[in-house]
Amino acid sequence: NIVSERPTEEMVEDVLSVYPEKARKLRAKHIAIKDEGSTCAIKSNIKCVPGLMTARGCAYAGAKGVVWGPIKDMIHISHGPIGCGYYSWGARRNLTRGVVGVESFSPMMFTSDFSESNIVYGGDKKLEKVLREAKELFPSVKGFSICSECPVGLIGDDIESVAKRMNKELEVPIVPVRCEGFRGISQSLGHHIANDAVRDYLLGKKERPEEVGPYDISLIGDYNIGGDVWSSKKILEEMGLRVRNVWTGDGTVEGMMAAHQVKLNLIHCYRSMNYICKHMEETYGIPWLEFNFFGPSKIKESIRKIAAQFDETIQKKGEEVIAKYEPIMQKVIDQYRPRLEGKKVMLFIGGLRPRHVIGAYEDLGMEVIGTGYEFAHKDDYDRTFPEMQNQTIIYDDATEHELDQFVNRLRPDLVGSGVKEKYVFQKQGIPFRQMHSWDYSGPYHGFEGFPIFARDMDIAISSPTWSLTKAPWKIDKEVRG
Ligand code: CFN
Repeated sequence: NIVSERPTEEMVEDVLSVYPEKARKLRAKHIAIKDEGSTCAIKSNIKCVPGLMTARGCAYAGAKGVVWGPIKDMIHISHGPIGCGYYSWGARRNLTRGVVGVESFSPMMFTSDFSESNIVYGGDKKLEKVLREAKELFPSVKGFSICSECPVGLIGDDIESVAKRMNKELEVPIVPVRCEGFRGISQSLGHHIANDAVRDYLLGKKERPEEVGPYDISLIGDYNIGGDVWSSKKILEEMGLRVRNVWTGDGTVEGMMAAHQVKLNLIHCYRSMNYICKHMEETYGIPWLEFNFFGPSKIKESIRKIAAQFDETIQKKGEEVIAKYEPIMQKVIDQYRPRLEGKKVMLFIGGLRPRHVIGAYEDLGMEVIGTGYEFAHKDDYDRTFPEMQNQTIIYDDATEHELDQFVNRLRPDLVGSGVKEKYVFQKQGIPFRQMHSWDYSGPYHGFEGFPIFARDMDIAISSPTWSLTKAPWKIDKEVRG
């Protein structure tokens, strides 16, 4: 087995050599070593190889879990058998403010709980009943989404006509979202389907009475994981901008409906929300701008980039914000950098963070030697290669075997990935942080997030636990009893 300090082509070949020839050839195209003169060609956004274990989710996950779920004053019905709703309940940590069951329904789970008879005779009647019942129990609800699970599409239920009928009866927006899990090849299509449903059923349906102010913006593609939105919003507001809507973390129906009344769309998660930004540019002439609020270097760069879109008032305030937080951030760096300097990191996350968090690690003197996405597209990889140093590895839709092998051969000081990966690596004695849920911590965005991020990475790496644990399969049978 090739173990090396730095990723090499030989190491990759060796890892893939266990596959049958056809699978080996297919997978080789999804893995690239970035080096002097290498091209950034990497295959992405295509279906997984059958038989190999993927970490990807489905269209329902992308639509209900990611985009719609965080809109707090709506009830999102997981329409179909109970499992999808149950297992997606609460795991993403998209926080909301407001009284649960009155102003916020995000922490709750609603499902039509399909049974065999619904599959045989159809579930439209049951869906009507669920909507009626939910409105009666929670009269302050501002709208519903109906997020289809696989069987709904397979049996051909007409959720669109149920939505139309019930919209008249209940007098709140009811949005059918055709996000059956089998559509597409990952949660990425779910994002797109969800964006389209927002476009067709909410966006532009309401006008705010007051004029659109010169500093009115939307914060797009921030889902308030561990409170990220609140931390990001603070920076934008201190810059003098007026954040009218957030898509969709801690978001509201009204905000989504009047979201066309802004001067600029600021987008954090490009992968999940680029569709609606492009639509709003074409339809309403609203420009959009990508930014990155992970770590002081990227925040500073982003503040200047955002401020450049506005007048001198905002530019001046932007510089004041940078000056105000610079010493505070420097203190965090002074505290943690000596402990983390030179530490190597490997990442494997969804569609944005594998590139967006690199700067934050670098601010702490750490180096990302490998990164990869579950479901990124070509435009994401185009944005990723320039962020990575030479002699690093980039993997698309890495299989369980590949990630395990890459990590074990390169032996980074920290792995950042999801809950499915967490215990595999921790049991091997490798420090780990969950980079989807922030491992029950957060926020990581903004100036408020960076000290927490730095502390969490230090906690993981500097814990004495790792040298004390032994993998279960290495413990003598007798000792185990
Ligand atoms: S919060 Fe976002 S930042 S929305 Fe997306 S692409 Fe997922 S749920 Mo997990 S952490 Fe991850 Fe991104 Fe955008 Fe989260 S990297 S996989 S679908 N994602």
